[in-house]
Amino acid sequence: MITPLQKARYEYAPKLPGMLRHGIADICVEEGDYTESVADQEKIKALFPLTYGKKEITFKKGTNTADAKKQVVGVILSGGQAPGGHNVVCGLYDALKAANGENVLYGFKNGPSGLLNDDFIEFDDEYINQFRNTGGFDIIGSGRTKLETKEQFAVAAEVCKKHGITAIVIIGGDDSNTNAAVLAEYFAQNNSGVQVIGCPKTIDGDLKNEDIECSFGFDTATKTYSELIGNIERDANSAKKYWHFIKVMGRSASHVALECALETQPNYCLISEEVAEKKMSFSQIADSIADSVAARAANGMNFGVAIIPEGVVEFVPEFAVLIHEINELLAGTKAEAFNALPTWAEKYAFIENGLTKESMEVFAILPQSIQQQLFLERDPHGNVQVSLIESEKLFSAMVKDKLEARRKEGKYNGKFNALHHFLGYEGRCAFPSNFDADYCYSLGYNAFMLIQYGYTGYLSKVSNLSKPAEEWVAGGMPITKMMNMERRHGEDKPVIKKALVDLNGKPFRYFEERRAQWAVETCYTYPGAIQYYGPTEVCDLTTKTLKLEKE
Ligand code: FBP
Repeated sequence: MITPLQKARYEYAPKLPGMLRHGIADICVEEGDYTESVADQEKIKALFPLTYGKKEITFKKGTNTADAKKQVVGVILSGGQAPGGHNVVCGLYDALKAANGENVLYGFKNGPSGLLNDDFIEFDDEYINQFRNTGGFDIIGSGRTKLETKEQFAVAAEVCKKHGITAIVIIGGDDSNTNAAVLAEYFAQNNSGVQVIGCPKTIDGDLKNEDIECSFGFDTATKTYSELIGNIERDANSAKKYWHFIKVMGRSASHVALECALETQPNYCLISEEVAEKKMSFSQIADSIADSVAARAANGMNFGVAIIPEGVVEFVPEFAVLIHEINELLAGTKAEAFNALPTWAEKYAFIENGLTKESMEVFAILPQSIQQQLFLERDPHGNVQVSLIESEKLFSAMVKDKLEARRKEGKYNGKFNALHHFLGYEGRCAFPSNFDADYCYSLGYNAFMLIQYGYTGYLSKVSNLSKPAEEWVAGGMPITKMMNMERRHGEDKPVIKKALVDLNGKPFRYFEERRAQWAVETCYTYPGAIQYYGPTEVCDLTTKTLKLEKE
């Protein structure tokens, strides 16, 4: 069954940047300057001899001078779902077909493994039309297989040769696009004749830099979470009896948490990057939240909302040391000895014996459920699964302890009832906002233009995004420009630099200037649900982050 909104969204015509609206025959290329990687230029140049340092390019109105050869393109969705992925595929398909009805688009199934397994579908109008302007990645599925070894590249080259594929489009985050650049270089060195183009995806918002203003999906996901957080705030302000601890997705960076805070003005929002910068301990974090709870209680408000970014615990320096020690403590066969101990008390004694005094102090202040999680739920390599830690519960339990201590000292006399939420999967497959629908369609359309003009190792780039779509600028940027060398798994690797929240950037500074007031007063704002139809100022809003960054 197709819902009325779904049906209506099929009919929505995504807005292209003005320069791509003239028809394929009237789009030409303007080449800009040669580029350099953001750091480690010599090393990256040596690793990408054929694709390094190419020119930035922009499309504009003018006679299309590209070779009109038949194109057979394969597209891959890589990593976590992000709203708008379907529209990248639709934009790519429409541009391909508009250029030449004989052009073909294959979709490799379930992520990069589809390319290695030679598992794909061929798109046609009937199939593609069911996915226009809808959320999800179910058009072909996604996966987290990494395309990074020479052996995998050789298989990919074989599959491309077998089907006459001329280009691969990889829709993914920083890692997937890093791998796209390596694959492009491999294909170039082996004269395979296959181009590789990337598209910037991730709800986490951490694939951005001076060229890529935002990754797609961030807009819709944060609007979805902000709607829900606003609703919870209104409930809190109506019932006046709960403190809500809301964890929001974002594996590492806190862009999602910050954007939601800008949208909803909660009483508290942790920013992982600030925790790391100030080397905050668990105890200090819990104290700062408890300060807000106590100040509001003193004004008769025993309710509030705190936003916790998913990745925060890894940014707490003392916790990183603790995790390292636990991994060492249970390495190899020592895990068996630990698991054989029959009671938690005996296990606790084992832990006490094995950790340094400093780490034991950190361990001791964690709630027992979290302590047990650290030792019992471990990945196949025996490592602690940090992502499973319920940090919203961790912090609320620690705040409770802090408040009880203050009560004993006569410094707090309120009530503290905490409720917990985790907002993540709720937003990753939402119907894309008009912004994401337009942006993604443009990225896909633009990716085809890059292919047609023969570029490889480029990221599809659409910028000037805080302006109306008519004024967006379409073009491409060599992926190597975004790279630096980083230590990964004991080796120096060329990677796209991940964008963490900039503590000197305007979005964080805006938040920082206001948060003291939000912590004590009730300043909630209620963004409401994403609107798809109606006035532009309601339907085509970008994120506050983008607006502040571009002001
Ligand atoms: P990508 O970086 O692949 O876009 O995924 C981001 C993300 O949604 C994170 O916010 C979250 O931590 C993670 O994926 C969850 O992964 P999974 O879907 O494997 O549970």
